[in-house]
This record gives sequence, structure tokens and C-alpha cells, in this order.
Amino acid sequence: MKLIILFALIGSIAAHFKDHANKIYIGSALAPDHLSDSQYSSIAAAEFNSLTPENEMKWDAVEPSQGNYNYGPADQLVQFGQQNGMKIRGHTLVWHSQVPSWVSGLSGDTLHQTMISHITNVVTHFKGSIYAWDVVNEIFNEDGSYRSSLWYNNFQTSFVADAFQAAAAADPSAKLYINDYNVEYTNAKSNALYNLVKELKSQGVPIHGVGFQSHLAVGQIPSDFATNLARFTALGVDVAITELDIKQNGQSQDAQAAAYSEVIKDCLSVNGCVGVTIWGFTDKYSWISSDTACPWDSNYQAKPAVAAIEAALQ
Ligand code: 9MR
Repeated sequence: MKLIILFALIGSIAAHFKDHANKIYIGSALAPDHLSDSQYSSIAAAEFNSLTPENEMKWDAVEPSQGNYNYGPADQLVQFGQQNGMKIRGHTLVWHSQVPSWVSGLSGDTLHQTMISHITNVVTHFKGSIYAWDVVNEIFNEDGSYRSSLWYNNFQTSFVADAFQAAAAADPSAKLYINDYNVEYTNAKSNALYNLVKELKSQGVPIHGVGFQSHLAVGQIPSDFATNLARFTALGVDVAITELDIKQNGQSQDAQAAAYSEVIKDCLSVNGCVGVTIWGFTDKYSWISSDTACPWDSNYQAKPAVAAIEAALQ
């Protein structure tokens, strides 16, 4: 009897990330295909209070051919998120990658109308259920110049403001983000991003946040991460860590745990850093196959990173 009470007590105090995620949300990228794996769905539901569909809202997934929208897999994730009290981040509306060939064959006005109608349709479909959209994704090169893409090559930089305006018109309540990688520290790319956000804000473009993907590695956590986040919030936008994973990079799991802790604390130290999303919580399904970058291993065993993240959140 005493033992049963003890176990019940331990069960009730066993904490999860989301129990401590008060100042910031803590999320994971999820994929609907894995929800039938009960270990996957139970950890996802227990730990996180935000989710991002890993691929299901990308252009090739939602509009594989013109005007034929396929929302089933994304809807499944939205439903899972709503059932479990999660925020949902929409990812992503305008990107150079995963653009179906029927779109990459277009140009000029036709391409512009297609972009606007895609944004309008997708944002309207999910209106009311999306906390924040990654409206444009990965538009800069490492040297801070604009990436050569279907969008830039056709419209120069004007597609950015147009995309934000179209998204805002379709869902005025969603927070609208620009998202990129290798912008976590001060460098040519993050300077270009900073200058663009500043310019968009001064033009009255409805941009509300900047996403720092944060695909990182042990030993390479930028020491000026928090300072860099803070210069963006000073522009009057939220910031979020949107795709965090930390490769072990030949180091120990304890070193990886310390790195996860550092990144969570960097976000917590900046007013206006609203949340952290891990880009998949288990090595079992991570896009990183050459290393082990997630807090849970491929057998769903918690690595030291899990306790470290939980402690950092407190
Ligand atoms: O994790 C995603 C992987 O399953 C896809 O195959 C890949 C296809 O482009 O996209 C991955 O997610 C990317 C995200 O959408 C944008 N930032 C980089 C992420 C990792 O490549």
C-alpha cells in the first residue's frame, strides 16, 4: 500500500517541459506519420505546448498541383495540437525549396498572382488555429546578399513585403515571421536580416517576429546569441528559436545537455524571446542522420539534455 502511494506520488510530480514553460513556450516539429507510434505521440503530448508541422504545410505538400489543396496531413497535426493544448506554428509560405514544378515554371504577373493566391488560401484555411506563420524562409546567402531563388529572380526584394501583406490580410491575428539559419550570432547574414526587418518595420509592413532556426553543434553555441536576439527585439518584433537541434559533434551527451541548457537560457534572458521549438525531439526521425542531435535517442530514452532543458526552463 505504502509503495503504491509512493509510486502515485512520483507519477504526479514527474515533471514535463511544458509544466515549466511559463515565460516561453517549448515546442517540437512533428510529423503526422509518426503519431501512430504511441511512444512518439505520448512524449509529444506530455512534454510540449507548441508544435510545428515539419513538412506538411510546405507548398509541395499543400498545393501539389495548381488549385488542388491537400490539407489532410496538416489538419491532423493541427487537431493533435489542439487536443493537447499546444500553440501551432505554421511553416512555411514562401521558400526556395519544396516548390512544386508547376510553380517553378511560372514567371512575372502569373507567378505573383500564384504566390498571393497560395498564401491567401493556406492562411485562410488555418485561420484562427495558427499562432505564428513563417511567412518567408531562408532568403539570404551567407554573405548577406539575397539568395538567388524563383522569388528573388522574378521580383527582386518586393516579394517579401507582398507576402507579409497577403498573410496579414488572410489572418490578421497570426504573428508573421521571417525565418532563417546561421543568423544566431552577429555576422553578415544576420546584419542583412536585421537591416531588412528594420526597413520593413519603417515601411509599416506587418512583420511581427524573427525566427532563428538554430541548427547548432556542441562547441558552436554562439556566445553572443542573447545579444543578437536583443538587437532584433529592440526593433519591436518578437524573436523565437524555431528549429533547434544540437549535434553532439563527437562530444559527450553531458556536453550536449549543457549546450541545450545554454540556448534555452539565452532565450529566457531576452524579453521578447517568446519560445523555443526543437526540430524533432527524437533521433529516431530526425532529419539529421549523421549525428545524434535530439534530446531523446532513437529508442525514446531521455538523454541528459532532457533534464537540462527542464531545469533551464524553471
Ligand atoms: O526536417 C525537414 C526534412 O524532413 C525535409 O526533408 C527537408 C526538406 O526540405 O526540410 C527539413 O526541414 C527544414 C525546414 O523546413 C527549414 N529549415 C531547415 C530544415 C532542415 O533541413
